[in-house]
Amino acid sequence: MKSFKKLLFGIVPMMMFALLLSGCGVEGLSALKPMGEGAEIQLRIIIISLVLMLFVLVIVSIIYVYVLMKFRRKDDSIPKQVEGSSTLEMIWTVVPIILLIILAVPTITTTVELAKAKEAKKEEEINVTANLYWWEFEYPNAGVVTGQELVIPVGKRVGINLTSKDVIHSFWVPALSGKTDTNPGLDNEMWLHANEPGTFFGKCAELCGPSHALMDFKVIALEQEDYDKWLEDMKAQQDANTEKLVADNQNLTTGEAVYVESCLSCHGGGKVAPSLTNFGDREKLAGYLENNEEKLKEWIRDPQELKQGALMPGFGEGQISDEELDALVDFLYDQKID
Ligand code: HEC
Ligand SMILES: [Cu+2]
Repeated sequence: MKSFKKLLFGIVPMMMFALLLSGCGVEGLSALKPMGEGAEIQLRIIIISLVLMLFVLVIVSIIYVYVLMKFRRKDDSIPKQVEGSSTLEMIWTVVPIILLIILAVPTITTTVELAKAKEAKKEEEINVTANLYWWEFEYPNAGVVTGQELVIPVGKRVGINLTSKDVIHSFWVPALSGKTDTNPGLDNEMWLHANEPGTFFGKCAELCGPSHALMDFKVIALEQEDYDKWLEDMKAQQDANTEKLVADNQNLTTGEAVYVESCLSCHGGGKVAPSLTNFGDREKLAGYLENNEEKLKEWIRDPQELKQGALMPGFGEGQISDEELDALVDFLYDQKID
């Protein structure tokens, strides 16, 4: 009796709490509130399998309780012994087969549908590279590279190539689609589709190191014309920076000079560190921090303090003075395209 009470007071509140939490899906971060085709067809499978399981659970429970009540031990006599019933055996063989077919057909058609990345790539193609602890997005047709924020056009399937530069990560935008692993030396592919313009949250879904949980990114869906304009502006800004900061780095402001001296080697063309071409537009710093001046200064002074294991060295006052840091921060926030 005691253990029953314990069970009641221990497990029941926990179950209710879990039920309560399950209502907490954030808009733009929940597979249960799909906002694109991929997540919609995946939710359909979740619902079909849940309904099937509930159906089995209810039927089996009813039979179980019925048998318990009906065949209770009434006296000490041994009941009539029966063995083998072809009717029953037929039922419990055929019913599960039917249930499995009901589950298999939509699962297979969905898998085939989700695998149509080649087709999507003909329209629009983006290369995603996962890095310890940031994401790089490359638009090969436009020659644009960006980091942390993946911009896509709405209303069409965008083909995505996925790889990793270091360890295994996993690319996951719950409101748009399921997870796909990114493996070093291997290309995976998928497509992303958003129904409407908006911002959707993405996560790394494969434990990859101490800052795995901070490896957040965003997918920003824009109307086609806004998307085209964004790409064009990014390209122009990128080219202007290359010309000014790389090719002819004369007559630079203090901020630009510090950047060229200390930061450009890594941040210049992506690959080693996130491109900062549109850093001033980013909502978050390093994928997860509020993007403001104070945090940015803290970041430049000591990145590992904010993101354990981050592969960027800190710059103390010996390397960048307080005045230089002010100028550098101004320069970084000027890096925007709208
Ligand atoms: C050795 C290469 C390296 C150097 C040099 C370097 N960084 Fe970084 N930086 C990185 C890496 C790697 C990241 C990504 C860290 C992460 O998010 O895990 C990063 C991230 C950042 C971010 C966040 C980017 C974003 O998209 O939110 C900023 C801002 C930044 N660095 C500024 C600077 C500045 C300013 C300098 C020069 C004073 C500098 N970095 C020098 C490697 C470098
Ligand atoms: Cu990761």
